[in-house]
Amino acid sequence: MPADALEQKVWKALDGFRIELPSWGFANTGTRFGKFQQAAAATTTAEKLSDAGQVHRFTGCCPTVAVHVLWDFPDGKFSVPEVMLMAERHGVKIGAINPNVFQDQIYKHGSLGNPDPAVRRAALQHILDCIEIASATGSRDISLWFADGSSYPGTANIRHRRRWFEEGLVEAHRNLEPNQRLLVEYKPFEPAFYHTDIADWGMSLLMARNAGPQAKVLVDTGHHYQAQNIEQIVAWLLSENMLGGFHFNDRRYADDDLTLGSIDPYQVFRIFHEIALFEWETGRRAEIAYMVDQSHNLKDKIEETIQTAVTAQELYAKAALVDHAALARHQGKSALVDAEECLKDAFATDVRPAIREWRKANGIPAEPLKAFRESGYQERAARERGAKNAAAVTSYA
Ligand code: PSV
Ligand code: MN
Repeated sequence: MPADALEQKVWKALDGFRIELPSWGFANTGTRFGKFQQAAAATTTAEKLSDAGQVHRFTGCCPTVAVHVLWDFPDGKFSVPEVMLMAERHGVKIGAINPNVFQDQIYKHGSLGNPDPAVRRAALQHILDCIEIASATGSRDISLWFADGSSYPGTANIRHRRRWFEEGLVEAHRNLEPNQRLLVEYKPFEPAFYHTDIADWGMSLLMARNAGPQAKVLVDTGHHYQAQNIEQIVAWLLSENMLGGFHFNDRRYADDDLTLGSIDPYQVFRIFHEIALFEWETGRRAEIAYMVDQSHNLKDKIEETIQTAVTAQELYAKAALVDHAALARHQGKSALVDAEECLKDAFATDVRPAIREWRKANGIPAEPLKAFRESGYQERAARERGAKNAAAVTSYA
């Protein structure tokens, strides 16, 4: 039983908050300049799912794992039951399915936006295969990110590529089951440095709307220009019923993929606040897939992921503390200081004691990071995987 009103609000928020982990966050990754091998990094899909299972075990809020199809399904569609079993064995489930239409050599000049119809067909076929995989795993969401674009002016017909994208996405949408969704992610640059085919939330919104009612926008917090007001984008997408999900990470410069809240926790709080306010005003829950998309190449991966999940819980809980009725009153009178203080009060509240109590009540260790460290899992993983990682062998089995 929550002890007081604050605890009650925090517990209620946490009861309804889940955040999905990326399988790729547990494997060795790097930058354009190199990759630092970690002895304990996951080298197989089974190990990634095992590591994700640890994060869920110690935080209680990460029951699903997003998978990247080429990286996680060794034999394509045929390995789906095997991968599902691995997930189950480690106490998690397969979440969003991420097609990979950026890695193969044929995608050098794009996927659904490629001028070559044969490449467009291959990309579409891969997305359709991923929809089938999602049906087999029972996943609701197929997360689409396209590396498509061009790096030099005049080298691509922007309008033709836009049309090819529309055609591909309409076809993908036609193949969805009624409970499935296409999430369309945007990114202003990288790997293309002149134009990206789906560069911002407006382009994603138009593409998703055109594709059909089960297509929504995916907001990756790292995929914005510096000064952009992300929570305003979130508020607009909520009003349009077009916000499908998030890829959370933090950044100082561009798509840095740093730990959530490590640079600007108030930004994440403001995003959660817009969602909480929307839900309070409308009396209905927004259908949002909260997901992590980070690159853990310096910190220990499981520890960084636990840190991420815990920070997400704290910021989500803080957002639940905003006094919405008071805020609405202050906004109505343009009482600027009072309105702003509603946010600042909530943000400044230490929610950690209430979260510790929530964990105890749910049979989760009060201090997830400490408990994980004491479990010895990291050392065991380093012993078992060290040789493989030293040899930089990555297999998909
Ligand atoms: C691209 O930068 C991205 O954000 C997409 O979501 C990919 O699926 C993910 O990173 C991993 O490459
Ligand atoms: Mn992303």
